[in-house]
Amino acid sequence: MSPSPSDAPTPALLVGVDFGLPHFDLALAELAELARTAGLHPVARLTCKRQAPDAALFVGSGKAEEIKALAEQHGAREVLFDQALSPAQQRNLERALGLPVYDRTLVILEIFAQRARSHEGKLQVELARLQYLSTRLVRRWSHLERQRGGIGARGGPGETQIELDRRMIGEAMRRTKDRLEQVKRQRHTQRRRRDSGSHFGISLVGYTNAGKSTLFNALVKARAYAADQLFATLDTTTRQLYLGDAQGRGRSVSLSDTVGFIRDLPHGLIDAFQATLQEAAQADLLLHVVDAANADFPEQIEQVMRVLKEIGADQVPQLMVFNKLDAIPPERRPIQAHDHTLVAGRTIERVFVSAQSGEGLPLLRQALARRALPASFENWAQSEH
Ligand SMILES: Nc1nc2c(ncn2[C@@H]2O[C@H](COP(=O)(O)OP(=O)(O)OP(=O)(O)O)[C@@H](O)[C@H]2O)c(=O)[nH]1
Ligand SMILES: [Mg+2]
Repeated sequence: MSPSPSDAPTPALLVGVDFGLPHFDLALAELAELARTAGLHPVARLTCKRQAPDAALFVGSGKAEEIKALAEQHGAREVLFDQALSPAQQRNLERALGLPVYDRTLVILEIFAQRARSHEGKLQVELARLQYLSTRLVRRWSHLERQRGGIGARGGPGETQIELDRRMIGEAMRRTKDRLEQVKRQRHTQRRRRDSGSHFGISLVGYTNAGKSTLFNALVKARAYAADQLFATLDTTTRQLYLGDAQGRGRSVSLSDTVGFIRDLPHGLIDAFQATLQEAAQADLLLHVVDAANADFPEQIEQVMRVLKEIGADQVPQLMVFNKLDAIPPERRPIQAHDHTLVAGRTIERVFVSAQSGEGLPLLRQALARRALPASFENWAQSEH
């Protein structure tokens, strides 16, 4: 995957294999969105059903033929799978199809690599890429392996090269981890300094493209990058947000916008982005932003809850923001703009807003103020209703 923004997007064929797992995306809509974000142009889609992945090819050999023919027919230059492929499957598929083959993990990694801006973000992506690469090394040296004269032969240039490469990657990973550790320590010191007051931190979390940055901008009148693409934001931005009443009572809290979550977020990325993601675990309140106009929002909520658990942020109090109210069809619009909803056995306060039009934002500010201001301000917040 190598298109630069000036290149025409590379035509790609999308493939999804249904193993009967819940949430199989028959339309491959999210994969298409990921592909477009990474600079590919989806020209055709193919889905099929299987009981279990084929160890060698992931799909059956007949299906592989079909994929090859379809790719030729549509002029696809890359094939993109919605599921994670093992290094061997990827290699075998590339041989069988005569085209580069990528999986979901690699597309997400690619997008993260294109987006990383800060020093820390770049280090994190680099670490995730090295981790991914370290499992796929063999493939780059397969021509040397072949020279060596068949399976079972020991030694030879191939093996030496692989070992050398492994060691280099191992060293690069250690160096990157050390540098990240350093950045993390600095950040920790900064946070401690911030924390010395009676600081209240709010973190925006949510599925990618839910509208977190748009809401962030609307609340703090900042200009964080918001765009109709996945993972528009990778770096954490923090601004002060004043929550107060007309009499001048109130307080400043900090609001952080950060990376969005997605189904099957590659594990290497979760590891590498621990520091960024853990910002959420340190918050006093999570603003969980949901794209209420997206029909898949229940699954997206579930995925966000899962990642929050994984990073140890599942016990942090949440306020749910059902965003894109303006885009919800009239028959599905909520009766109440402020209520409570049951998610994973927890009752969570919920506010409906449109970060774009501003509808519902005063209500959200009140709800935030109630959470952030000392109890003595409760009466004020309620009387505003
Ligand atoms: N109709 C409508 N669109 C919105 C609203 N809020 C955000 N959007 C659009 O949704 C898209 C994604 O918005 P972002 O704010 O970038 O979303 P994000 O959650 O920060 O996304 P990532 O940073 O990629 O995780 C953009 O095209 C926004 O214009 C809204 O209230 N209504
Ligand atoms: Mg964003």
